[in-house]
Amino acid sequence: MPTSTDIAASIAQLRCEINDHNHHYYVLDDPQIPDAEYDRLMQRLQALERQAPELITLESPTQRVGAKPLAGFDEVAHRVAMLSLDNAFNDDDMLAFDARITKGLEVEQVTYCAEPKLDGLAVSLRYENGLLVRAATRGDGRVGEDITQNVRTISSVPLRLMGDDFPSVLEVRGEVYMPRVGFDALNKRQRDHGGKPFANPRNAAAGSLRQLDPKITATRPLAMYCYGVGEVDEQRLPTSHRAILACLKGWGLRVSPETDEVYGAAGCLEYYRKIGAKRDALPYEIDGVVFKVNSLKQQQALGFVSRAPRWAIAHKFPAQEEMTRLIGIDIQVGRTGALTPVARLEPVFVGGVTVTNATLHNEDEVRRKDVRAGDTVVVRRAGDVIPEVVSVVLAQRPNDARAFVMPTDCPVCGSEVRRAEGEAVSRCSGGLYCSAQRKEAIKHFASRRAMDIEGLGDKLVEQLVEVGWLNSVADLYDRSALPHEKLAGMDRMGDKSADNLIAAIDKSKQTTLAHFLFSLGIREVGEATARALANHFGNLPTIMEADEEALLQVADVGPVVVANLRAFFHEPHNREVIESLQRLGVQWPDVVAQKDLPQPLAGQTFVLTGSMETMTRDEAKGKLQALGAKVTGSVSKKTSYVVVGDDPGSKRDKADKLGVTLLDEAALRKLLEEPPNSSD
Ligand code: 9MJ
Repeated sequence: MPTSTDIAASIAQLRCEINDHNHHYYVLDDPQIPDAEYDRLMQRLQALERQAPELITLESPTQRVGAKPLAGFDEVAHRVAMLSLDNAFNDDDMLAFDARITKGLEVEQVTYCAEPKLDGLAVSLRYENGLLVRAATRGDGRVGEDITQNVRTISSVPLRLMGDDFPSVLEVRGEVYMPRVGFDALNKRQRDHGGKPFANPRNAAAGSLRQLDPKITATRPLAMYCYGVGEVDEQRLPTSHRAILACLKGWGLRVSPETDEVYGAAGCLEYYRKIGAKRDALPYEIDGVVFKVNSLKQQQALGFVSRAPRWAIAHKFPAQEEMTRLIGIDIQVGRTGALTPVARLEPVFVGGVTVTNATLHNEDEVRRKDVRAGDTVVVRRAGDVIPEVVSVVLAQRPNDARAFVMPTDCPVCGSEVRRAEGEAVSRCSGGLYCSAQRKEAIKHFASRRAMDIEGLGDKLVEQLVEVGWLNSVADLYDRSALPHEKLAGMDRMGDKSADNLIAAIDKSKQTTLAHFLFSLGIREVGEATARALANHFGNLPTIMEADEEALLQVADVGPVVVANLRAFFHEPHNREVIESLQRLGVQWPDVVAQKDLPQPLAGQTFVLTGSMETMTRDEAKGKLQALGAKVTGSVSKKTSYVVVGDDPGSKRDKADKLGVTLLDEAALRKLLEEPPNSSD
């Protein structure tokens, strides 16, 4: 029977262990144990705390959620005001800021601490003797709301600081935000349960922190980065902002790894561009970068203006969302006949460019967002993604706003529009009779990754189809259908361009089976599938005649691709085009069909880890697959061999643990050169 001191010691030990794992997982992004093991530690702690409930304290990791719903939020006065930031909207604003600072400080160059500007909610955490006692919103900067219960549920906020050299009172300021992945998952959940999705991660974070029931907040994927301090009772903190952030990190608080030290205005602008280029790849939304004078002494010398410090500035990125009027909804017909509703917009500057069109995706999306011609809408353009209509500003809807109806006939060719059961996409049934589909099919055929016809741009294809000179991809190779003088006479063309284009068309005749298959634009047959089909069967006639069973043998080919392939090659028109192309000189070498090769490694599963000297991992994978082996990404009991190169990852350790045979590069080469039963 364990004594109560035993239980207390075990509880203390487990809490320590769990807090340490939390810190690695949520703060350092470097998990030390599998989730299942973490869950077991938590369960053990919960069991012990049930045995000795008198030992439960607020900072126990089991107590993040548990408090009862509130009737409302109490007010919290900030002893040290929570400041906001002045903004710079362009490089000139930024240069002016730096000029003010250097002049004010009478120095040549200033050292700044540079940080990404997270788009979330500013929050203050108060730690007393290392324990989180209060969390508050900024409010008006002087008085905020007590959201302690909700912030306690955020796993990246430590309930107890690490180490023992923290001030006895420490207020930490930072931003609570919702990572993109979590936001998408939350919105999916909201929709699946008939709820209203959030407009953006910032709203979702705000809505989650304003829940009166912390159990709801606990289900929301929130995180926090810390970027400063408020009240601190002992002046033992370092004398630069950056060094303070390093201390916060040491005490277990999360600080952005993008934080950096930069010098002068040039350093600031360079950091702004660097983070701007990374913006879309970051797992959370930012709306700019923040520069803070690094030296606290210099900060003090500069002081404040009203609510913002003179020593800091937010250099904003161009907004990614703006409002504009939706003039009408057009329908675009794509290569596969898909009808996409497209919003025609009054020009608006968003995400750094002027936008006049935005996708509305499909009929259901238009209905879900209830977008109508005449509405004022929120348009979003992030990075290189196609601009989209995010939502409607209902308060500004005019009385005569017209609801959208998906046409029943194709607006381009008049063929019937069909929408298959369970599909979101409506399609024109006209196939290549539809000039819109023809244009897109020809553009795809000529594109770089397909037949690679240089100089045959989208505009030229559109013109040639519109004047009726280009009716199928075969016409491209038929000089009687498309002679030099016709090409030379098109907009922005001439003798020289026509010569060059004809040379490029001739050059494209010599292709590969994989490129040719891809260029046909069969639905769901992308580059990788085209390559797999070419390698497996070796020649076109076999692919065209292959039955379902034979096609399903190809790696990654499933029933949908099989149905599309069979339907495509069954269509007489498609067979004729292929015949014409070959008659007009399009050709490729047949390859040796993998299916006919011996498969000495059939039934064996390989995992590759680390880098090799004489081949890339992709090459090794291709060679192994050619011999019939399966190559997978994770090691299990079923793995036959793990090939270990330089700097192998954790897969090697796992193989060791499971007793899977390891091969080095030399052994792999030997196996590839002399597969086991090739000499049998
Ligand atoms: C954000 N939002 O990321 C500040 N912020 O500093 C950073 N906000 C700030 N710093 C003083 N990185 C007031 C606000």
